[in-house]
Amino acid sequence: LCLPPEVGAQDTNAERMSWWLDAKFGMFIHWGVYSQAGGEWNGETGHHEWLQLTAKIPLAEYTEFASSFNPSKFDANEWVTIAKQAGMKYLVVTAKHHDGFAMYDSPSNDHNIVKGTSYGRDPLKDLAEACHKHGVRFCVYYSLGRDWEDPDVPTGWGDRLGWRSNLIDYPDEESKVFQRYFDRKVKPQVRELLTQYGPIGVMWFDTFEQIEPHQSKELIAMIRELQPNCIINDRVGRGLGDYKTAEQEIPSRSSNMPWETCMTINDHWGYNKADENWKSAEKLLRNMIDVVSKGGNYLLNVGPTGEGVIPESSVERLSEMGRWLGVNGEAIYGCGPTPFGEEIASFQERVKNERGKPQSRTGWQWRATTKPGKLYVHVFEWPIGVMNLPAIDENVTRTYLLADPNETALAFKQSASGVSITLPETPPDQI
Ligand code: H79
Repeated sequence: LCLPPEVGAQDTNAERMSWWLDAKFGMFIHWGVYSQAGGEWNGETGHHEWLQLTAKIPLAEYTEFASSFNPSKFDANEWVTIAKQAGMKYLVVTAKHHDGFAMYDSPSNDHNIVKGTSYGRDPLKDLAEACHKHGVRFCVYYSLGRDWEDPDVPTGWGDRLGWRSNLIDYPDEESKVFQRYFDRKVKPQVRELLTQYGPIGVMWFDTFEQIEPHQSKELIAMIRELQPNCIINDRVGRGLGDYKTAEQEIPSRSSNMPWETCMTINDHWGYNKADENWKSAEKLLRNMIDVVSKGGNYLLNVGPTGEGVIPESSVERLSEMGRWLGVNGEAIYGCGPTPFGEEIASFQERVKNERGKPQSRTGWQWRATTKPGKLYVHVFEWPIGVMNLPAIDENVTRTYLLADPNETALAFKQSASGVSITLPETPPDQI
């Protein structure tokens, strides 16, 4: 088999992808000078990492606002420890979001945390070090197609929402040349990220509407040259990159391509002090299992405060997930997708109705993951007595509960129509 020597041809490089495919669970961190507003501006509380645009703040005023950023409670070791104890294997931090403000020491552009804030330090350096120390892969997010500091990036959503970053400082939309921004800011900054922090696990790009195919390819070539093992998500543009990104959604079926769902724990990426709509630890675990059963990775977000603190509600849920993974991680890390494909439609179970009478229903009751010689069944709705699974080709030799330290054998029956397993009355590790 002879593949054309295109950049895209390397995109399934098994060696580069193997740690990431095994990792399954990572921490996304949205942190920027916007975090200090906690979503509030002029009495409005619905803002977030898009603050500059949604509150229609001129660049000069935003730059002034940035100068007071001083995360006195930021502790990289603490963040990485939270990720590690949650069972997360990699961490993706916003090096530059759409506001164009670099949250790291960027010699090529002064709109950055070292030059532009009273804090004056590079938190990514601390985070990278802490990650390397704790064995968590350090990865960075970089906003490619939006930058509200650079005069050559089309305003895009700003236009639609009635805002242009700064009509005085900025030339007309028509005279903007994306290539100038690409040469002046993107390339130097991506180079900085790949040379200042040791190994980068993933270059996680966001928003690529403006990018030309030759620009995506040039970026990929540069990353491959500087760090051949760095993984690139598909938002580098034009269908290139190593894996597909899904945002705030879980696909209905598995895919042959590597993929990742990124998701918030409440309803915002960046810190919003008014948002208390936290998903439960149980919901988050089900989402993670659902994703892994379809062959994907789960990148779960935290939005630290302007002081540098990860909200307690996030920490609590993450530590619950970590506790569960401590017992059941074997059924997540390094696992392949379900062999069945259609758990949702094919499964019928008997449950008790409100009056305590058994009844049959179909639903989102379980998911399966696999390893050579093993099938892991994640049961969300504990059936009464017997768990029925569709037919599988392999001979079942033993069934037991992962949460049972003695791995006591459960009775099972295998036939051409399926496998039924007799379960104890109550689940061993309900959360
Ligand atoms: O970084 C997070 C988001 O800020 C970013 N990607 C994730 C990982 C993102 N960029 N674009 N989008 C998400 C989709 C655009 C959503 C919008 Fe809106 C809805 C733009 C305008 C309406 C949200 C609400 C932002 C402004 C108002």
